[in-house]
Parts: sequence; structure tokens; C-alpha cells
Amino acid sequence: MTTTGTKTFKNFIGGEWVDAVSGDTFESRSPATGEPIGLFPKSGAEDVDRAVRAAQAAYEDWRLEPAPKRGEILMRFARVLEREKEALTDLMTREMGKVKAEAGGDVQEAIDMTYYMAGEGRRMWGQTTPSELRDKFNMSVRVPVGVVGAITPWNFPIAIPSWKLAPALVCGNTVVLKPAEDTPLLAERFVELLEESGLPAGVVNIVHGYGETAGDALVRHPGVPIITFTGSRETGVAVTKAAADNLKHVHLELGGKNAIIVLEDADVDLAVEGILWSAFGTSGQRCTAASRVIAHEKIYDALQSKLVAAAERLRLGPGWDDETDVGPVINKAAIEKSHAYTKIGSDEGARLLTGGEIATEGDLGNGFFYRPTIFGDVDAQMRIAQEEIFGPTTALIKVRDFDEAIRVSNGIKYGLSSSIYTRDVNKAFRAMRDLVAGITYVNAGTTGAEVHLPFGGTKDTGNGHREAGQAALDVFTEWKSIYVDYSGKLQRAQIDNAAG
Ligand code: UN1
Repeated sequence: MTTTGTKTFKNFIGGEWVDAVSGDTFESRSPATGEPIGLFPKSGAEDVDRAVRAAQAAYEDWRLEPAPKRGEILMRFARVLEREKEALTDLMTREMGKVKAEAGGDVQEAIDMTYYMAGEGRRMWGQTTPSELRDKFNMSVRVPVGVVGAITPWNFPIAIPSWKLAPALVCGNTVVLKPAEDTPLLAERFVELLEESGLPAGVVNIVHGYGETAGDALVRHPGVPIITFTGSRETGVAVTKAAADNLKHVHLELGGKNAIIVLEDADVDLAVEGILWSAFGTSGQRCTAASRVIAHEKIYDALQSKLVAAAERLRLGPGWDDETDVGPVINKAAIEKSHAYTKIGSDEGARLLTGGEIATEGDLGNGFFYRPTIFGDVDAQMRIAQEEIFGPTTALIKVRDFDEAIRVSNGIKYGLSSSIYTRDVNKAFRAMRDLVAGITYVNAGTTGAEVHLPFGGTKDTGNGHREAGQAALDVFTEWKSIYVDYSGKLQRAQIDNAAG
């Protein structure tokens, strides 16, 4: 058992565990039962400033530590995460609410990412190229950016910090982490385990608190040249504006309104499994969740009845219970949002096929449980088919052919994940080409990205960056081009090499 009741936790700044300057705290509670998880410092601008100074001081030495050595620390961290996988999984079912299998997957994603980035310590390739002049050597190398301000969400409370911190650290940056206020204990454990793995003081600092105060101070701090943020579109816009005065690098991973297309030749049973997993896994609280299903009219009815029947078999309950299929949503605001969209969908004329209710039977009433909700006869322009709900609600949209399916899938402001079920290889390849999204799955749901491929989206899902894979290195480094002239005389590019 890793729950800690009403213990008070601290920020981690410059290698010391410290309270917020104000002494104020906020509470983390389990969304499944309301049980207290712990008290955390409610930090403000002064705490952030201290953390940034500590990270700046640590940067001077950390950037000089050879990248393979930085990688070795990550290698140790990956092993520590493996050792702690079960405890972190259990804690995640309590603090965040997702079910055990998914919580284990979240931790495993961090383990995978950390191993992957540890190896990057011995790669981190740049380029060498010929020079246009004699006796001159050209290369470009990756250099760290400086202090990274990382603002992480609650839905992948261990995986997403690893997506940001593992590449940031191996590249030679130092970090101030402001984790989501809904999952502070998981973030605190993450940093504690990093410290145990041998990270020097000040290289990673954690400042707990709310977005409007601690997060905002981090985004505006002139000592932080780069911000990496995962969260809502609305906050992403605010982050971009706040960072603009200092021309910061901004990496954003924002919303999604991802669709699964099911064509007439698809394996419908396989599609139903994929939809259930993508729509109701993590109670729909994934950026990659399938909140739309676009079904060909020939299989629409069969798909709808199988899907509704399967959704009604899903068991709600606390994540740590082996019987549970769907855990709670994160907090009161989340359950209210899901319920508000049920009303919006019904008012718009969509047909509520199942769910649409807050579950209160037995002990469920102590937590935030929302029944898996499916709307049928949804028009692609309805709000429930356009806006991100971030809860266990999905919308079935009927289409006449492949072209309409692609048009509907693309007809939203986001572009994170996409999916198509078909056995027609020509249509599969057309979909791979024409779906406007950062991720496309063929014959699989919209979730389940692997750590060594780029993760991120087009349009309003972000600002063109990708995390994970090699793409993460582009976020956390800058390119430096180096020219070494060993001719012993003045040689002028573009002038001394002119033809003739
Ligand atoms: C998210 O939805 O916030 O591909 C991240 C997936 C996970 C990560 C999702 N590996 O669904």
C-alpha cells in the first residue's frame, strides 16, 4: 500500500525538500473513493523563482557531463522504475483512478521511454558534411537549450513526465517540473526515484501547485527558455501568449477528437473491441481517445448493437479492483463536463443509446463514476462530434462511403490520432495518406502509441512539434553548426569557391 493519508509533502528545489514560501497547501484525493492521498505545497512565483535559480546553477555543470554518463543515470532510473512498477501502479489506481492494467502500462511507458532515451546518450547524432572549401571541416551538433519548464497532465501521471524529462535530461538540460494538481504524489514519487538514481542536486526540481499561479510563473520566468506543456487547447493558447514576450521555445501537446472509421468490409467484432478500448479505456481521458466512430451505412446497425451491448457489460469500480473495467473520471469538474455534454448531445437531437448517467450505486457514489455513454445518429457538425469531452462518451456517425468517412474524420479542428478498420489494402493506404493527423492506426483503435515513434498532432493539437522518438531531441536541443578552418589562411565561403 502506497497511500499516505494526510501526510504533507514538499517541493524539491536544489536537492532539498522544502515547503512553499507561503506555507499554504492543497489536498490530493482519490477520485474513486474521496480518500485523502496527501497535502502538497501550493507554490507561487517565489517558489518557482527559487527552483529556476537552482536549475540554472545546476545547468552549468550538467551540460558538461558527457551525454553517455547522463544516459547511465537514466539507465539506473529505468531499473528503479521497474523495481517500483507495482507500487507506482497501485498508487496510480488510487490517486489518478485508472484501472490496474492501464496504470501498469503507464509506468511501463515511462520505463520504455527512459531506456530509449538512456541509449540516446551514446547516439544523439549530428551531421558532418564536406566543406565547399579546402582544409575546412563542417559539422552540426545538438546542444541543450537550458532550463526546461515542464507542465504535465494527470491522465498519464508517470508516462508523460518521462516523455519530457528523459529526453530533456539526456540532452543536457535541467528541469523545473510543475505537475498536475490532481496527481501530485505520483509526480513527487517520480522525482524522488530520479534523485535515488543519482541525479545531481538542482538538475530536476519539482514545484507543486496550480496552473494559474505556479504554472503561469514558470511560463513567464525569463530564466526558462523552453516550455513543454501537455493539456487543453485553451491553456496551450494561454501558454503560447505568456511565453511570447520572451520568445521562448514552446512545445505543446493539446486536445484530440479522434475517430475510428469502420468500413463495410471490416471485421466488425475486432472493431468493436478497438472502439471499447479506445473510447472507454482510461474512462475516455486520453488525448488519443476515440470520441467518434464513423461507420459505413452497411455495417452501422450491426456495429451499433454489438457496441452498445459490449459497453453495457463494462463494470465500473475502483481501479485497484481486478473486476473493474472502467475507473472513475478525475474530479467533480470532469464528471460535470461529461454530464453537460450528455445534455448537449440530447438537445442537439442525437440519440442516447446507453449511459449518460452518473453512477451512484454502492460505493460508487463516493467517487466520480460516469457510465460509458454512446450516442447514435450523430451529425458530424454537432458539438458532441466536434468538441473534446475527455470523458467516457463516444458518438456514432453514419457515412455512405470511404470519401465521406475521410472527410468527416478530418472535419474537426484537432489532428492527433485516427484509425481505420478495413481489409481493403488500397483504402488502407489512401487513409494513411489522407487522414490529417499525427497518428494513424490501421485495424487498431486510436490509442496505444509506442515510445520510439514521434507522438503529437496536426492542426490545433499542437504547434508542429512532436515528442517521443527521435523527434523529442528536436524539442530539447538546438542545432549548432561548427566550421573549422585548418588552411591557415583567410577563406571566404561563397566567394573563394566561386566557379571559374
Ligand atoms: C494521451 O492520450 O495523453 O497512445 C497519451 C496512447 C498512450 C499515450 C496517450 N501511449 O494512448
